[in-house]
Amino acid sequence: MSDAESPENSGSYSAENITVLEGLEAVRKRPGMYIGSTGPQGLHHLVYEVVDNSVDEAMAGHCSAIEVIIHSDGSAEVRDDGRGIPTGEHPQYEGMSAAEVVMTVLHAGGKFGGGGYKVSGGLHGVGISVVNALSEKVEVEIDREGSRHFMDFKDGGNVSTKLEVRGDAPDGRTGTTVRFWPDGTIFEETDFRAQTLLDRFQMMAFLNRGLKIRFRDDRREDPHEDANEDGWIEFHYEGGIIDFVRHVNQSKEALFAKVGYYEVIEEEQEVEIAFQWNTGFNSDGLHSFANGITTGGGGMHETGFRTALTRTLNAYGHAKNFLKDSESLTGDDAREGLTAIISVRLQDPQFEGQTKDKLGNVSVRSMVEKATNEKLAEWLEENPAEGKAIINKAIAAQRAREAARAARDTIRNKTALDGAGMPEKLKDCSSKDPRERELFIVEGDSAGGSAIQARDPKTMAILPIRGKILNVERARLDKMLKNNEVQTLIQAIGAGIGDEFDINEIRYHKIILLADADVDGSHIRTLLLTFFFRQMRELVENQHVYIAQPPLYSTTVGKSKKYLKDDREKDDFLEQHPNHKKDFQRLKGLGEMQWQELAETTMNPGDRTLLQVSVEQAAIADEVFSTLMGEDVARRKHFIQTNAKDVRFLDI
Ligand code: 0RA
Repeated sequence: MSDAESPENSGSYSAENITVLEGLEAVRKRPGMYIGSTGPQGLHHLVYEVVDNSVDEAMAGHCSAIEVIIHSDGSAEVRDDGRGIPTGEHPQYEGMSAAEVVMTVLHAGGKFGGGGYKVSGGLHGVGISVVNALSEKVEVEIDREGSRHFMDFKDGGNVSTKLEVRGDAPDGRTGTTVRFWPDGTIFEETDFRAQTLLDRFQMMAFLNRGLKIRFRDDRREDPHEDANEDGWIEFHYEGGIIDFVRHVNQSKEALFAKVGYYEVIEEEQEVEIAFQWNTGFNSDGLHSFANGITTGGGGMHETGFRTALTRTLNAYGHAKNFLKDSESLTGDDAREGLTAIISVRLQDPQFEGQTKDKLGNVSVRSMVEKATNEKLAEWLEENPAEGKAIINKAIAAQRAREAARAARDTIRNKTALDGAGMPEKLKDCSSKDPRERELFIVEGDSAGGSAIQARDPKTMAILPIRGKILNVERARLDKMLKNNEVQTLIQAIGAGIGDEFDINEIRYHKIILLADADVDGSHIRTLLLTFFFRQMRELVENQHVYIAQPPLYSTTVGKSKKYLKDDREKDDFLEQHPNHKKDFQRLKGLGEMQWQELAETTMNPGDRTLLQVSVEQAAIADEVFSTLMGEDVARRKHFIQTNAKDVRFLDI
């Protein structure tokens, strides 16, 4: 492509070029429409969008490795060894290379020109041009047909250098490299969070068997603990979703060693499922995906699987006389302790619901249902010892469920009898509007006392809880409901528990965990988060759960005491006060603070910092919670020691 003939240089401006710029301008005007938000999630979507294009190349069989680098200048680079974006002139756009079209035309992606992909991921399917629109600079390098091509863009997709050849592609290599600098005038912040990216890449590697995804963070001075000597962290799973199930179950105790697997490939859609039961009591270990995208809201693939699972286990149990004719298992019984990954791929996925995370294609339901009816039945016949263990486990689940129902009725009656039904320990607030009401869950009675004095009684309620609440990962619902601290929590929040939890009934829109900044505090925080994640999932999903951040250090300036939130604030303070003696006290507990200080540093809305808890990748979070809460004490200890401050599922 010769520069002299390009429209910019000849001064003529074709109609197509104008449409192009209008398209990208629309993205810059309303970024939320294209990437969801301009917060951290939207920012990270830019990386996913580029990586998804490379994964599409991989799914089409042309790419085996993807490398992602966060550079020290904050830019992100995605490099693949695919065919390379086509470099010839585009048939419909005068004077533009196909690569320029891909980079500047909305929805152009890899789908034009007939040679498109059978199925394609892409969270919103918006295409790489959206990344261009929302970046202050983008550089593209394409190795294709023996040459290395280059072009770049500035200020939201304006061509800066048109596509040109810059020498030979090394060793006849093919592939695409896209490096972008997110636009600081569009995003609230432009700092990528490595763990958020890593969680996503690991999930993609599990879902695309054999694909290598490598990540390097050049902003770091000291290496990541999982990185090799060159700084790369690599995800690569030859077992695909079988490895995914092993990963989710690794800190759980498996009911049997095997991971079951089956797949069905039809003309226009396909499904693969991997599964294993563990000895735990959760019945939410089902994780589903469509075209490599999490479908947290479930949908047709999950419905088909659930129906067939329950039906198949009942049929098997009856045929083998493990179940009496009069007995039958419910879906919850069948799923207790089950970890399963369902991954479907289809041509035109319909993502429904408010959060667009529910698969609506009806044809998928019958495919998954039929596949499971046939293949799971076969698997049970071939694995009789496992089959028997699964049915016995489901029967035990059924008995416990009946006991839990009785315990729940007791709590409900108790609530009805105790006047307003609120636990004695709760110091409630006076506002009647749940949207402004906040519940502080405070560890220990003495800290609870200070918090009561420090609060704004109109909007802040205090619930002191003592010691360690029950470890919910290891207890069944019936046992859990007998625990006093658990009962108190359920009553205070007021929206039920488990299947009966109703988010519309919550009495507070902010549930704030207030515990010491030490290892014990971290443990109790994790117990509470696990409890919410397992028993009041919507509370976490709808981002009602927060973590208060009491300061880590104090020091004295003249006569007054100064609190510093963390090491960074301490360093900043030392920079501003170069002559300050280095006499910092490390605060051990909330109990050491005066109530006025607790108010000023940790509770007052104007002064405090709260971490909002969210769960982005439920399947990965599942493993994290199990690590934290499971039987494997050594793993947990290691995890808490290395992650005490940076709890991985926090999205900040
Ligand atoms: C359009 C058509 C083809 C490939 C691609 C785009 C493509 C895009 C990206 C983005 C990142 N990596 C990519 N790799 C490929 C088909 C190419 C052909 O038919 O040769």
